[in-house]
Amino acid sequence: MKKVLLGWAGALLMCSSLAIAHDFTLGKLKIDHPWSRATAPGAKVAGAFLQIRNGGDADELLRAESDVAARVELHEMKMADGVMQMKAVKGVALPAGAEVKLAPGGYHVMLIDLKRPLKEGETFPMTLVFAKSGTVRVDVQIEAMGAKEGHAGH
Ligand SMILES: [Cu+2]
Repeated sequence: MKKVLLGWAGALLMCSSLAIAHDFTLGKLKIDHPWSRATAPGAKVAGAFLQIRNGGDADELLRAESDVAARVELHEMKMADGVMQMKAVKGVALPAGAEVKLAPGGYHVMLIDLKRPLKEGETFPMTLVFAKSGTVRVDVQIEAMGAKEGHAGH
């Protein structure tokens, strides 16, 4: 009986993550689940997050582009002298074989001067530009306003 119950739970977990999981491939790069957060009316900025697995030689994420904002920058959040600081970076290094996470509290894509509010459940297109692998268009999924992680189950 216990086994049956566990089986059900597993199936349910798989279904729920399949429903929201999305990934994109560019050469040896795999981009996992680009996501952002819903914004309050009038909000001017938002962060976008994703995970990159590099199965090839060292590469670098140089920039991101999107129509939802007037400006798009790569940022890093870091503790400096006990204060959380955010600064623009020229790129995000992707060492060979590495898995690099753009996530709240670390590297992220900063959408500045949003042209429209981001609504939960919708997606928007974003283009990622890499030094060696070239360019890929991904869909960024807009999660709930308070979302901390893109995947509910991870
Ligand atoms: Cu930022």
